[in-house]
Amino acid sequence: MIRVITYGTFDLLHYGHINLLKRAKEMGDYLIVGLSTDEFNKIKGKECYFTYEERKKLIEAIRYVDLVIPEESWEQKVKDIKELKIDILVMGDDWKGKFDYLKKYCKVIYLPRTPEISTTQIKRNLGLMK
Ligand code: C2G
Repeated sequence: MIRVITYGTFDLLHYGHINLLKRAKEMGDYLIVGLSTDEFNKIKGKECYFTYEERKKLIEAIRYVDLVIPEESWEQKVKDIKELKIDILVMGDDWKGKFDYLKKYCKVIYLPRTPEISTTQIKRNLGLMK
């Protein structure tokens, strides 16, 4: 049983997120998503449209996702990988290199982002952002 984990805010869920989650699941048998809490998003400097509970409901509804856990800090990944017996960490390649320190605990794979779509782009197009 290959256990995969990925982390993110996943606000205004879109097909770029789905592409990432689909490919992450294809890497193994069980996919865990560390979903950034509202408090952690503040630390990340991200304004969310949906609350953690609302985003959690959306992510849990995705067929590729087996478990959603809260992501409350940058530092929790090592503990998560150990406690959840993670084999692979998957992130979009906007994070390329940033999680290489975790290579001593599990495989770390960066996947190409889906071009042209982002939560920021959606907000801009809807006039919700400058
Ligand atoms: N993503 C993607 N293609 C897009 C947009 C996002 O592949 N067009 C990927 C990102 O690379 C990331 C995941 O979808 O792997 C979630 O994106 P965000 O919600 O923006 O996540 P982020 O704020 O980068 O949080 O500790 C890690 C952080 O919590 C990652």
